[in-house]
Amino acid sequence: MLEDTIIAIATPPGFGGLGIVRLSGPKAAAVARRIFEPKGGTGRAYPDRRPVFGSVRDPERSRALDEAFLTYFKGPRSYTGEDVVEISTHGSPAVLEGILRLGTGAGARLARPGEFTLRAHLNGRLDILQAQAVNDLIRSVSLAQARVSSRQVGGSLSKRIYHLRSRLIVLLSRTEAGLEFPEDGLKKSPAADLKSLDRLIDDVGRLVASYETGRALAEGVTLAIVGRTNVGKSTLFNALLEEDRAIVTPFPGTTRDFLRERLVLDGVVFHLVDMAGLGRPMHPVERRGIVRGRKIARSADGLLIVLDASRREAEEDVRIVRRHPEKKAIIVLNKSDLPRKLAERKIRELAGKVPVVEVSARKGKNIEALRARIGALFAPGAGREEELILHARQKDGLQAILDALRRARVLLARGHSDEVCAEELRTALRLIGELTGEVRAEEVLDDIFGRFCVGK
Ligand SMILES: Nc1nc2c(ncn2[C@@H]2O[C@H](COP(=O)(O)OP(=O)(O)O)[C@@H](O)[C@H]2O)c(=O)[nH]1
Ligand SMILES: [Mg+2]
Repeated sequence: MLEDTIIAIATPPGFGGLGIVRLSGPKAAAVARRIFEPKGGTGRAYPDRRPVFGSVRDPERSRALDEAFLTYFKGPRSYTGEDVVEISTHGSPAVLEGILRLGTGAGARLARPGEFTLRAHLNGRLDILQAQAVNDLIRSVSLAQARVSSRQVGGSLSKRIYHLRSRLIVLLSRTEAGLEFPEDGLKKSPAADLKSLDRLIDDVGRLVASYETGRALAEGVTLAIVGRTNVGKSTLFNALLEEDRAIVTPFPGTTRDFLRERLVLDGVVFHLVDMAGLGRPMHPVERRGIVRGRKIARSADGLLIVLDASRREAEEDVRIVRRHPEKKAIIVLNKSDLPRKLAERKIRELAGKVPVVEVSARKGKNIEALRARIGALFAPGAGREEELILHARQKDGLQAILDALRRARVLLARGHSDEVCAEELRTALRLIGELTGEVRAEEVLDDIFGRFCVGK
């Protein structure tokens, strides 16, 4: 499979200032030579990593398509580890398609999605974690995620995992030594082993836990604004967005459908949803809105529960506070510019651990503090330079490793034989191999690279 030479347009479809066609494989330079003519004659070998000016030509008709810069990256010091050629022209789809046709005519084959990066992986340039991070970087929704992914392309996550692995290997070899020479002086001290196992468990546990923030970074967080009608949900929605997006009136039941807008806090994308008040509807359209709103609230990652502090709490308020005990939420006491009527203590008691923030959405009072609370609750550590797990597959893999380590710890603490303990450690080691791609699983490769664009 790696014997053939692949070709693809590397820039996005459509018209652009520049467009790039990329070739990779043993015949990359040979194909390029047939379709590209350097200014001032052919013949010389391409210099490594230095652009050469010339034109793309149809070898049959010796007609120039466009002027171009060609850059040759000699393998293995290239993205894929093979000989790579990049041809940079004007970003015209017609020209780029024309170059593709010439390239395939000259012996290259059209690349599949992600095939360049797949080759980089198969040639040992990138492990699976790094390859995945390449796609994450390309598709990153915020600068914060791009930074995390860029570090992971550079191998930050891989290094963490390799470090875990080498510590695991030391532990395993000590356990296995106990197996082979039980009567020897090599008999290790279980206390020391327990301690290093605990540290491993801690480290893997931290990575697993980071997925919460990682997922928030990669996918965004859907936050539903819930509360009775007229408590100021739409006003709060507008205040958080800093624009008059939702219609606000003194009349209950103004918002009947839901509105969804993007809000970026600390580089994390939040999808803020404003909706009809969850109360007794006055109009059939409002009733439909409430049904929809309930659905959105159920599927949201988190809730902003808005209460009107200038009124006595109604039963509906209490019900709303109680409704989603499993969800992360912030209780917003709105209209704090007006005299207080709400029994705040009662609400705080009901709230338990759910944070309560007082604001005035209309006056913009304390909105900054609310933003900070939202960021801290739903994407903790997003701004810090910490390693984050961005994918469910990686998180599940790490969780399985964590489970195996914990089983090993139980066995060790109970004084079980080295044999059963070593078995769990070996399981953890194999799972690490699957995570980094050393243990190759075709369906994992298909799944990861199938999500890439063509040309990467
Ligand atoms: N005094 C005061 N009035 C507010 C505040 N927030 C909203 N309101 C008013 O309460 C009414 C209902 O607001 P709205 O945002 O439409 O409530 P919703 O039905 O929950 O979306 C409007 O007249 C708002 O101007 C606030 O913080 N202070
Ligand atoms: Mg509203």
